[in-house]
Amino acid sequence: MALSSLSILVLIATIFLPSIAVAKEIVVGDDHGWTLGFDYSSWAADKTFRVGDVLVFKYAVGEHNVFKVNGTAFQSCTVPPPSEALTTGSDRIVLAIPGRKWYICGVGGHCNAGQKLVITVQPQALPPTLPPVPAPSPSEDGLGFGGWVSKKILTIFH
Ligand SMILES: *[C@@H]1O[C@H](CO)[C@@H](O)[C@H](O)[C@H]1NC(C)=O
Ligand SMILES: [Cu+2]
Repeated sequence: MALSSLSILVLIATIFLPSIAVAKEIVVGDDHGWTLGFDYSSWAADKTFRVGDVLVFKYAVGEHNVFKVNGTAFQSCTVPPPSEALTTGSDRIVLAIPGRKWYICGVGGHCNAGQKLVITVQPQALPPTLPPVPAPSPSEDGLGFGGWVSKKILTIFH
């Protein structure tokens, strides 16, 4: 029974973690928005994207659009079928899964002209308000809580 209540706790934490942690809303290109003649790789270079953050692509409707693509299509600027386009002019994409994500504009030759964005989404940071995790007793492996935490972090980043 102890195991199943732990499972429920983990499930609840998984569902609510994105709203507990400080999720950011990130406007792609900041004030420039999603447009031509902007260097999105420089823009992304000094930013951290995390699971739970929201990307917002802002542009004048009809002038641009947004396609989520894979790395291959990103490199070659292969535009997916129009049905996959985001076209609202204020497209919100919740970053739900860690890893590399690729976005291109499918209008005209915009992608080839550089209207493309690649980011790497980091796993959710542990929020400081995380409910107490049943930590092993300090005597368990002689590491104490600090040691346990760094061991845990090592585990995460391996
Ligand atoms: C990448 O996307 C293209 C176009 O959507 C598709 O044809 C191709 O199979 C995909 N490649 C991989 C490796 O998933
Ligand atoms: Cu465009």
